[in-house]
Amino acid sequence: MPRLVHIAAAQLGPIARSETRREVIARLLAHLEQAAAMDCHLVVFPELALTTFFPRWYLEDQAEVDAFFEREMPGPETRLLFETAERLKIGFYLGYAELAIESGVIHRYNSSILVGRDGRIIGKYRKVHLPGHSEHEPWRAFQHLEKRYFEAGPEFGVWRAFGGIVGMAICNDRRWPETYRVMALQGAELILIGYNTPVHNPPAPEHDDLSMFHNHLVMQAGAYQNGSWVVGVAKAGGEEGCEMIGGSCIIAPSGEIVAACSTKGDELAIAQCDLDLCISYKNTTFNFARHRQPHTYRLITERAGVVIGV
Ligand code: ING
Repeated sequence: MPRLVHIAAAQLGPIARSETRREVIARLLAHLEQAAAMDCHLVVFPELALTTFFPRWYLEDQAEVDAFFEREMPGPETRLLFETAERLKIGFYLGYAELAIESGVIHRYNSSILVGRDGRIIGKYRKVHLPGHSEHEPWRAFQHLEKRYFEAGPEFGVWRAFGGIVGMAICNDRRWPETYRVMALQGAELILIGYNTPVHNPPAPEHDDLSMFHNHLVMQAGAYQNGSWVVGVAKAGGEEGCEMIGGSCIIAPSGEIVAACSTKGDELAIAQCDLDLCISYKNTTFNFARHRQPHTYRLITERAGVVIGV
C-alpha cells in the first residue's frame, strides 16, 4: 500500500510592509481552502510567511523590529489558521518570526512549525544557517540582517507525521548539504523548506543570473543524495523594491521536479508524493549503513581543521 501524501507548495507573492496579519492570513486561508478542495493533506508555506521580509531593513527601534514577531503560536490572529486546518483536515508548515521568553530571557528565531491534520503543532524548527550580516552595511542595495535580528537554532530535527518521517529547514539551510544529511541520518523521507530569496545577492552580483538555477540545484541534489522528497516554497516577486525568486517546487527522491509554480504570485503546485519512492534510493545507492565512511570523513574534517584552521 503506497504511503501517499498529497502536498501543496503554497507560494506567496509579495507581502507589503503595510499588510496586516489579518490580510496576510486571509491569503493563507485561501491557499488552505483551495488545497483542501484538491484533496491535499499538507500545505507548505514560505519562510516568514506572516510578514514582509523585514531583515532587508536596518531598524534601530527594537519595538519596530518586534512588531514583525509572534509571541504566541497560535496567537490571536493565527488561531484561525489552526482552526481551519482542523476543519479541513489539512496540515501545514508555516515559517514565521518567533519571539520566545525562556527562563525570563527574550530569544528571537527565524522559525517554522509543522501542524498536523488535526490542527495541532507536531514540531518546531529554528533556522540554523543565518545568512547575511549583523551591522548596517549601507553599500548594499538592501540589507540582509538575519544575523542581527535572529539567534541561530540548535539543531535539525525530524518528526513522525503524515505516514512517514518529516524534517524541516528554512531558506539558506537548503544551500548546505549537511542540512539534508543530518535529517536523512535521522530517517527523513520528506523535507519541507520555505524561502525568501532575492534575485540580487549584493556580495556576489555575478551569481544573480544563476539564482534560480542554484535554488533548484541545491534542493534537487539534497533530495537525490538523501533519498528524500523535498518541498521548497518561495515568497516571490517584487516585495518592497526587492525582487525575489519564485520557483516553488516539489522534488522526488530521484531529484526530479514533479510539480512547480510558474508565476511569482500566490500559487499552488500540487503533487501526490509516495513516501515509498524513498526506499529505492535509501536501500541502494544511498544505503548509509553499507556505503558511507563516517570514520574517514571524521579524519578528513580533522585534517581540514588543521589545514584551514576552522
Ligand atoms: N535568503 C537567501 C537564501 O539563502 C542568500 C540568502 C541569497 C544567500 C543568495 C546566498 C545567495 O536563499 C535567506 N532568507 O536565507
